[in-house]
Amino acid sequence: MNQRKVVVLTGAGVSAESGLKTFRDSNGLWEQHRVEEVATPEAFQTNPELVYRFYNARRQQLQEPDVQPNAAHQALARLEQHLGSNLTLVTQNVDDLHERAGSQQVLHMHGQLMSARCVASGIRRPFTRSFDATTACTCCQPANQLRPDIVWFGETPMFMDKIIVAVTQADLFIAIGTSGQVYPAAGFAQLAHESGVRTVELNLEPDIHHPYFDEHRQGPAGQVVPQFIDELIQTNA
Ligand code: BV8
Repeated sequence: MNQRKVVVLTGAGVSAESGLKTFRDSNGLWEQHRVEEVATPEAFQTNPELVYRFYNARRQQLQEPDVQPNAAHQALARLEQHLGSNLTLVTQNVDDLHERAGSQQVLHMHGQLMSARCVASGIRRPFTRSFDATTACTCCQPANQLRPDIVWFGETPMFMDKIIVAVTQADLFIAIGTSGQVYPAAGFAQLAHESGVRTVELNLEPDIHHPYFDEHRQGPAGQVVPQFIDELIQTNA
């Protein structure tokens, strides 16, 4: 029996129960700056210390012992075990909780906290410590600076071609813990719907403002996601 092709898009809500703030929790503020003002190339040019500090703080928080994957991350890793390459897991999150739960194929369309990128070569490498303008890359002679390996507002998200193909060819699109405020990720549900793909939204809040979802399940991801995934696996996805 051929398995269904499933695309999952996760947002900050899937990591909320792991202790990582969502963007809406702090109503989009960090150190009294709007995230949209800190997470931009312009901010990195004009106030690099602030931007390095923003990402260093989040990278350190991610490595605190009480920040662990939750049942939602674990259920998605089970789904990958079941579906293999028939699952495309896209995340807007820059944390590594999907990987730490066991997911092996994760498309981080907005980059990753736990790596750094050379500003000159674009080469990225794993990075767990804090870094700043004085931290030298190891790929250039003379060395250049490192930047957070993050897609900022105004920058092009990653894996877009692969994501668009997966969304338009899926049988099922599931959006988990995302407010649908940031594009192009926010447009994936409409693209799926218009491609005849069944769309489901799993979110703490009721049907917020998403006309393109066929089904909504309300509740914390740590409860709603395992329930939904186990049903999906039982019906042989
Ligand atoms: C692009 C990395 C072109 C950073 C992020 C004007 C000027 C300039 C740009 C624009 C503009 N107008 C529009 C744009 C485009 C812009 C945009 O959308 N801006 C918004 C503010 C209007 N987008 C871009 O610039 C993107 N690039 O457009 O390039 C392009 C386009 C197409 C193709 C090629 C090129 C780049 C956007 C990427 C920005 N980087 N992240 C960092 O992390 O520091 S975005 C960042 O914010 C996150 O990654 C995430 O994507 C977003 C926050 O969204 P969510 O994840 O949904 O989180 P949020 O807090 O909003 O919601 C949480 C949800 O969880 C809620 O629904 C809540 O109910 C729920 N929840 C809470 N707890 C739980 C829960 N659910 C379940 N269980 C729980 N326990």
